[in-house]
Order: sequence, then C-alpha cells, then structure tokens
Amino acid sequence: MQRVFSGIQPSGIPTLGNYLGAIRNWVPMQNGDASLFCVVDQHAITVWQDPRELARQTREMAAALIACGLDPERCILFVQSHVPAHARLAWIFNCVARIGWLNRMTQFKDKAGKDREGASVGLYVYPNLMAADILAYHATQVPVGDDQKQHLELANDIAQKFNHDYEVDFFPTIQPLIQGVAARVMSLRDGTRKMSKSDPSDQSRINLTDDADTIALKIRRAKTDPEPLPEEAAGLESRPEARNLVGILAAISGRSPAEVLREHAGQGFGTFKGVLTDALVAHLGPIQAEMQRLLADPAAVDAALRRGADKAAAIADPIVRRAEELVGFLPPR
Ligand code: AQP
Repeated sequence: MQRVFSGIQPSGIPTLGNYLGAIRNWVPMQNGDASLFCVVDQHAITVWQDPRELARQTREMAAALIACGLDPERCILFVQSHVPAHARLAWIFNCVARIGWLNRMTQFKDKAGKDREGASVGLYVYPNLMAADILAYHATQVPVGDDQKQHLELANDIAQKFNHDYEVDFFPTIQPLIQGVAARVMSLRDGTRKMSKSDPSDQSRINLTDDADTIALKIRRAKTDPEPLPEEAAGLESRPEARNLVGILAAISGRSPAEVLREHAGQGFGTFKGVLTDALVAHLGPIQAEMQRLLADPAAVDAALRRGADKAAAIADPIVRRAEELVGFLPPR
C-alpha cells in the first residue's frame, strides 16, 4: 500500500498559492488510513509565532482544509504536535543528516535572510523534521509545491543513510508529486517571488478568507505590464507578473495557460483582471462560507483533530519505536 503524507504550516491564513499548489491536489488523494494530512505547528515555530495566535491559526488551518474538501472520515487529518512520534524520529534524523547537506538548503537561506547567525536552530533543521513527518508513516507519495523538492531529496538522503548505517532496508524512497499548471503561484507584487502567507505585504497574496471586494482590489492593484496578452505561452517568458496571472486563471478554471491565452490574447490587463477576479470570487466563495460554518463550532473541529491524531499515532508509534530499536535505544517498558 502506498501511503500519502503532506503538511501545511499554520503560520497565517492559507493563500491561493497553498490552495492551488497543495491543498486542492490533496482532495482526490484521500484514501482512508493511507492518506495523512497534517497541520505542522512544530514547523511553524521555526520562525516567531505569536502564542496568542498560533492555536487559533492551527484550528483555522484545519477548518480551511476541511472546507477545501478534506474529509476527516476519508483521510487522517491531524496536528503535528499531537503526535510525539514526529519529534522522536526527527531527533534521530538530526543525528543522521550531515551539516553539509543542510547548508545547501535554499529555503533556509531564503528564510534566514542576511541574519543567518540569528536564525533559529529549528529553522536550520526544519528539513530533518519534515523527513520525520513523512518517514514516521513509511509514506512514499508526497504532494508538494515545487519549492519543496529539495527537502524531499534530502529526506531520501537521510532515509538511505539510516538504512546504510544500521544495515537495514527500513525506510522507503519518497516520491515528490509536483502537480498542475499552478505548481508555483507567485506574489501579486513581484512575479519573481512566491506567494507566501507570511509575506509582510497582505497585498502580495490572496487569502482564502478574502471577501469579493478585497480580492477585486488586490487583483486590480496586482503588478502587471502595459503590453496586451500574447497569443502563445512563449510570449510570457520575460513577463513574470503576466505569466503568474494567466497561470492563476488557468489553474482556477481547470485549463492550460495556452487555452487561457487563446481566449484572451490581445486583451489588456484592465479587462483580463476583471475576468480573473470573477473566477476567483466564484471559486473561493463557497470555501469561505464553509470555513465560517465550521469555525462557528470550534469544539467540533478540535474533536475531529483529536480523532485524527489517535489514528496517526497508531501508525507512527510502532514505526518510530522500531527505528529507536535499530538505533539501540533501551525499550521504555
Ligand atoms: N506560492 C505557492 N505556490 C504553490 N505552492 C505553494 N505552497 C506554498 N506556497 C506556494 C505549498 O503549500 C504547501 C504548504 O506550505 P507550508 O505552509 O508548509 O509552507 P510554505 O511552503 O513555506 O508556504 P508559505 O505560504 O510560503 O508559508 P510561510 O509564509 O509560513 O513560509 C507546500 O506544499 C508548499 O509547497
């Protein structure tokens, strides 16, 4: 049985990038206990999170995932810190991974910025915890945005080194599943940076909770260029902002960028942005309504997450216990 695992940080309100690049692709992968989707709060605190906000954001993220179509009865939906097996395996992986491997991680360089010495150790070893998230379940299928490919390669290096060092064939090889025309949604303010929920500028992203007027305003203000849309996708190559907006409409309407261009070639952005706004509002409206309905009963969301954590722990505990045995830890009982 091939098991699917993916996670999302409750580091803010989920964005259109999270939705098109990740969450939406998870929905058809639901397959009972063979599919695990996790709100990764331990990853979120690798950068500062306001403790008064984190619990609320975690619940909100879970509600967003359910509203987007993840059904806690058809998959395992849970919170990372509720299953201690992740942190236990991550510690072992901290001792398997090499500093040189982590030094090559571009996400650390991006997130730490110029002040690397001031970044948390957690941010540096983030990929080891991510490897543990996946391998604690012997999951092999990992749907992610293409920005996460490097972390999955590292997870495979860790799995291989563990198998080699302890002379076992214990951890499987992970396959990244990078999907769709909108695998990477870019910032509305800068087409060379990815759309992020923690970008300081709210204008850079569409949040899944943005109402129709906010979406219209953000799309109207989105950076573009004065040229009309070209006839073919090749004409967008040196126009990152235009390419991003075409990619978003393509993804949201289930078409390829070439199909979108066939319909809109020659149009200026005044017209095109109106079409894009209508498509976004129509698509995100029902998700927002469902999120609000779910969050009106927070105890029910929390109960679903507790049930998910119990199911996740039942899979991960024996796998991580076995890893601890292989390392040579004395059994706790
Ligand atoms: N802009 C994006 N386009 C496509 N996919 C994206 N993902 C994130 N941003 C985009 C994918 O969403 C999943 C969950 O991501 P995450 O929350 O674990 O962390 P992230 O990739 O760092 O996402 P953000 O929104 O940029 O969060 P912050 O601002 O907290 O760092 C992943 O599969 C990711 O590829």
